Amino acid sequence: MSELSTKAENTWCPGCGNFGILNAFKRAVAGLESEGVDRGRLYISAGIGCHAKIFDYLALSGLYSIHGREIATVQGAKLANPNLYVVAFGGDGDVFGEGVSHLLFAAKRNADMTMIVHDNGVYGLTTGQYTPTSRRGFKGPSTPAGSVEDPLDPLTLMLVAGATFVARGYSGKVEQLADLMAKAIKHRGFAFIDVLQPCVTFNDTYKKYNAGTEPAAHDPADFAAAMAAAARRDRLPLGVVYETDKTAFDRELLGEHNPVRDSLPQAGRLERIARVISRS
Ligand SMILES: Cc1ncc(C[n+]2csc(CCOP(=O)(O)OP(=O)(O)O)c2C)c(N)n1
Ligand code: SF4
Ligand SMILES: [Mg+2]
Repeated sequence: MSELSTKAENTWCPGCGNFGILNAFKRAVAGLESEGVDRGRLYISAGIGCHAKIFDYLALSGLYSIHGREIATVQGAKLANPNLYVVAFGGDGDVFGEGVSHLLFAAKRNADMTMIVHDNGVYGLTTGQYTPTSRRGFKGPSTPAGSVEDPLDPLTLMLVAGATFVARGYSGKVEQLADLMAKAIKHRGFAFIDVLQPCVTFNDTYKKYNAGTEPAAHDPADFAAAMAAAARRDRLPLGVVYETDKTAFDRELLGEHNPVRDSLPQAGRLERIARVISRS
């Protein structure tokens, strides 16, 4: 597991919930490897923000993307090479703000990818502005008198958009989060994990989440029960909220064709192009 680390200096604030997410992901990868999943088949991407530094701290292949576009980036990688397990790390501003249309369409088309949201309810890297998941009344540089908006509900949004695996984790519960990550990566289709992530500098929610979360206790195959669990505000359920089987986008689009396995040498490609041109 240790060789998953890189030499990059870690610049997260001491106590940041991102450390729990990084540790959980390393555990998830170690668990997958023990089940025979080759690390070389993992492909990661990240947006822009404190969350995205996780890309620098993991010795895995991938592409460091731009704000909200990690979702499109991993979908492209998956279509080019369906043998990959692709994982996107995003922030709440990143995914529910800048990248929200990518998110909705990835869920709608059941793209085979894992979306891990570091949901700290704040634009952390740019020093504390409110995001789509900030609570009403949240005070920051852009809302000095307190936000007058209600927060968006990520789980309900994903259930309605068609996600086939929806979960909530907490960076303070690393083992459970690692388990959710491994399940999400193995799920064939769009897997979404909203990770409650305290930002100790601009939105410290440790006390709130330590006291206000509990394990989900409903049947995750039951959509109505999942919607009811997602709507809960008294205590927040942690775990798999919904899971179902549905053919993934790459399979629908490519069928049996595998662009890597079936790739032709250059001469073969040129010949095929010449044939198509001569027919037109
Ligand atoms: C298109 C675009 N808009 C705005 C920015 C500026 N920007 C960089 S990081 C950031 C905040 C990221 O917040 P979030 O996605 O919640 O991640 P966090 O830092 O909280 O992990 C913003 C607004 C940008 N880089 N690109
Ligand atoms: S600003 Fe917040 S999210 Fe960013 S590293 Fe510091 S504690 Fe973590
Ligand atoms: Mg954020």
